[in-house]
Amino acid sequence: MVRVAKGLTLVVGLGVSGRAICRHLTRLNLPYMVADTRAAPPGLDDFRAAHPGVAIHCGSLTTLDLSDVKEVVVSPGLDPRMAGLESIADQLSPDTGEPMVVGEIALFVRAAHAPIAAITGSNAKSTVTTLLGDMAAAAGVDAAVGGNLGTPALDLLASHPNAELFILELSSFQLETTPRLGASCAAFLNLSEDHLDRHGDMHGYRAAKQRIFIGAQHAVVNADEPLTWPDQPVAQIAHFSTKAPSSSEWGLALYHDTLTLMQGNKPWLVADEMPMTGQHNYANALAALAMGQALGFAEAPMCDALREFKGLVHRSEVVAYINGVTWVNDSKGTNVGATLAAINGIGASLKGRLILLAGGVGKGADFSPLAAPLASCARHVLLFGLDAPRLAGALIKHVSVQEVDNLPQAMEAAFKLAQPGDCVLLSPACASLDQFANYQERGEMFQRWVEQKAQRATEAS
Ligand code: UMA
Ligand code: ADP
Repeated sequence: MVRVAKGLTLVVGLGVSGRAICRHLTRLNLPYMVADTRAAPPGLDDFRAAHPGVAIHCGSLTTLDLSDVKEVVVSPGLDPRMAGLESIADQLSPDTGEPMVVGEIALFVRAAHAPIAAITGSNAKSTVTTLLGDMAAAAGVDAAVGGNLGTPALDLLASHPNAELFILELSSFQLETTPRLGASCAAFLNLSEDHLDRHGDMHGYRAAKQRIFIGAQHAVVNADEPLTWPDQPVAQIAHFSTKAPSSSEWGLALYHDTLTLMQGNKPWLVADEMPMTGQHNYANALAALAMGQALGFAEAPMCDALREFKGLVHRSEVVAYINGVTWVNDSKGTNVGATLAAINGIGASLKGRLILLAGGVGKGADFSPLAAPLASCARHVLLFGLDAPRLAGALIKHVSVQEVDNLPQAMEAAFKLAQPGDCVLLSPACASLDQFANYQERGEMFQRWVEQKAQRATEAS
């Protein structure tokens, strides 16, 4: 057994969050040691060189004696009840009064010097987080934006010492290990199956996300999805919907025959003024408006931000038109709900048929909700990666499907099958980690391949 010395904090995980936790503890001058369950975590040598005095344990946590540990700060990709931690997971720390095992966001809350706006949901977190950040900038608010989106929350404390507001995208993994967020405004955007391999079932997954409301002053929730509504009392609650709004809620309605983003009967913005399209993106815009209003942003700069925001890369992004076929990169479609939104979003503008490229790590999801929409609009579905057989099983009775080995094969097959007016959509409904480093690498491969084909098509014409 390796004994963790008395009074040390144990940081578990040497990924992006783990390193940010170490930087934070170093800045606070608090002693810590690090553990990572992998025998050789990526970047270990660099970490050793940068932190010469820090003890590092690699491999199973079951060989650690934690009887004297001060606190364990676990990375989001790890289950806080994993082997080695289960004996202390239910204990409270005498120092903090919080659970002995917490995550990065617990440390962030203790140190944050400005209000927090937090966004969770199965999908649209990054889009709404970025949009709210743009609205804050347009409104002249010095906001620091990060979290699951990319820049770890703890790094924002150092990079934005004068921030007036922190805008955080928070995953269910991060919320699970946050005892009390105390957000000024907390949004739960939508709920559909994801990460069931970690949370066990939808109940566990939703319960983790509901934690975003602990100590919140304002909540922003989806009127069309009651499961996003807070289980606990929150003083102010705003609802958004893609239907016509009631009273002071946010919604979409025809105003003078034009689809308009509304609050109650007040028109805010004509939907066509936004570069982002699709019902799901109007919902995202309404959620950001509701949050911005709760945070006191002025109306005009918020609408200006919506007129400017073109959407994020790898999210229903049109890469090229080749011989009348539209190629769309939705590599961030990593669960069934996201892929359904991408298919629906394309629906209105589709002249021909859809060819869907999907597959990867399904995280225990049920793929059957994809069957009906694909039956009505798809020419063919090309499946690759770990869960291609499970996807095929769910779809084969409803639409023409084919399993291939990898994404390049899927793209080649789609190129041959596509007819003018068709759309080829990469929206895998799965995580990428079986065949790629991350969803960005998967999307970039798609983008490069499509751009080369487009170039050749231009040269040939
Ligand atoms: N790992 C081990 N052993 C360890 C530590 C990590 O095997 O000791 C593995 C994990 O199981 C996981 C991988 O390493 O497969 C990365 O885990 P991590 O907790 O070290 O992740 P970070 O590098 O800190 O990145 C995390 C988020 N990743 C996860 O939650 C899995 C990043 O979100 C986030 O951008 C980053 O913190 C900064 O906040 C990515 C993500 O996929 C985009 N998030 C999931 C999602 O959006 O669906 C939740
Ligand atoms: P997250 O950070 O929650 O993964 P993103 O903004 O990165 O969310 O979008 C992820 C995927 O979710 C995209 O592929 C997009 O097609 C889909 N999506 C975007 N907005 C919505 C929405 N309101 N409902 C369902 N899916 C959505």
